[in-house]
Amino acid sequence: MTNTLFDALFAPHARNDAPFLQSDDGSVLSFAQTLRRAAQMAHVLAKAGVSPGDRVLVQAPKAADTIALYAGTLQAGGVYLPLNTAYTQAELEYFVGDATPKVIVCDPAAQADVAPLAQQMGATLFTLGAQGSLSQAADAQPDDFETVDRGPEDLAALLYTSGTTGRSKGAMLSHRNLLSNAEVLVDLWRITDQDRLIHALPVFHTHGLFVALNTALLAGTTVRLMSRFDLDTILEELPTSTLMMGVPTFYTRLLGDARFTRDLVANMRLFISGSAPLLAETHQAFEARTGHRILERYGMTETNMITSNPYDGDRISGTVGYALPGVEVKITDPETGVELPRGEIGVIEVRGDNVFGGYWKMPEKTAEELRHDGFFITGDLATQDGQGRVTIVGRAKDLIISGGYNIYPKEIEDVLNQVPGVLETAVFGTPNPDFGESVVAAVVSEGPSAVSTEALQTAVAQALARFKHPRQYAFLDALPRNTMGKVQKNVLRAQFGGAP
Ligand code: MCA
Ligand code: AMP
Repeated sequence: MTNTLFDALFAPHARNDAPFLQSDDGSVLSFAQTLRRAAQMAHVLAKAGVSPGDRVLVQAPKAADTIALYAGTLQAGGVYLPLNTAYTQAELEYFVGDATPKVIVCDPAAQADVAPLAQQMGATLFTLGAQGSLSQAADAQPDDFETVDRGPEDLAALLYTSGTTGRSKGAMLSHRNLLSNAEVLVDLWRITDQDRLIHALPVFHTHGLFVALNTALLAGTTVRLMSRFDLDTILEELPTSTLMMGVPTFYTRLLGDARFTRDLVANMRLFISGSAPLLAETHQAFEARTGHRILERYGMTETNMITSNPYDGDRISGTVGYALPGVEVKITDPETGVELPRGEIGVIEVRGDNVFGGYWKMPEKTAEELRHDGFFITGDLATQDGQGRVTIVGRAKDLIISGGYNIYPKEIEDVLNQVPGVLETAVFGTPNPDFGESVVAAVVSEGPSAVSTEALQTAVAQALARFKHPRQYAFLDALPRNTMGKVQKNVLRAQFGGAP
């Protein structure tokens, strides 16, 4: 029996008693204990009818059992589908309807809301968290499980990413996609069993789940699993840790605290940043304060990691480094798709074992973004110098990144446009010192006092997760448009470009 990802990440640890997951409450699970817990989870899932290829949808707090559930899903041959815990019931309904999971795992506090949805879809519902039914069911199971066969091309995970057209798309990630990327990163960033990783990222996105955990599993790294980002805890953990992965907001918040000093990080080996642009000034201030040059890398849900600054060579602020080994990157003309000469600005395209197989049940969307020759069109604008170093200069896609979370303006505009009295809206990002960007909505109404800010806020609160909510509403007589009638968001950004 072989199971590509489970055999590489988990199975080798069957007799590894080294600490793997160190949680906030002081409890520690060794690698071997995590494996035994995964087996118990796999039994629960198999009894609930999960067979190869079935989706296990997880919207649950970050805890050691959540990681064991990820492992157990893979061992049972399932497809792991994690969701942002901030998503509303309305958002959850879409994902459940689209992915038709066999099992849904939610927070105990959400059980009453999710139960009717699970019943309607014929999915088995468990809860994970304090007194959660999944953890209790797992306690009663044997701690070994016969791993279900899964090959490199089989689906391991389905991760939803929002789209410029509004509807979220499920990126289908295979065992090969995830394993190949983890292997490359362990090697490139020299991750070993001597490392201790500060893990403060959520585990429902590529960054916290795959980049951080798959590499730690492959290398045998101890993980300080924080249930959420907490500055005080990170400051406490830095002296006994060696490695940290974070979004730029982590680093600006650390720099904002006087306790964050060169002495505090004397034991640290490497700080890695990604998911959003790291400002050159943050990079420079970090080096001045700590002596460490943050290593910035670039990736996407659909592709895992694409480029990285070098470990030994120059880590240059404002650039995302070179294509990873085994990954091809080229810069193309956004209109024609033709590769551009080095130095010119175009769209980044990427090909390699890291690139996903397509969007779940959306062949047309897949065909728009994934070329027949295997190159994926990222929608990020960049240049590449003579040596191949990539510098991201903007986005061809209408996307806001706030604190590392992607927010698609179209999704918010669709909600606002439904509010009675609204004629049209344009949602855009403005610079924000903490989150990088923050969401602003320009609203044109049918007349003076035809619509209130409260009505807009209520509509948004019912439909969308809190982090997507506009932090500012601006009522305008008309939206700025070019001669083709297209809304000029650059004009709006310039007009409202402060730091709300
Ligand atoms: C929380 N809030 C936010 C955000 N996070 N608002 C805008 N943007 C955000 N990112 C809001 C909450 O709704 C709340 O609003 C208030 O801020 C405080 O919430 P709290 O939970 O206390 O916030 P926090 O703990 O300080 O969270 C900030 C954070 C978090 C730690 C930066 O957003 C985070 O962990 N971001 C990481 C995202 C990530 O992992 N991205 C990777 C995607 P109110 O008080 O008004 O109710 S993977 C990816 O992009 C690719 C593949 C890649 O390259 O990695
Ligand atoms: P996601 O859809 O959550 O996978 O986000 C992927 C997007 O995040 C990319 O298309 C980029 O726009 C952005 N991104 C990730 N890493 C970086 C980085 N280091 N610098 C700039 N943008 C980044």
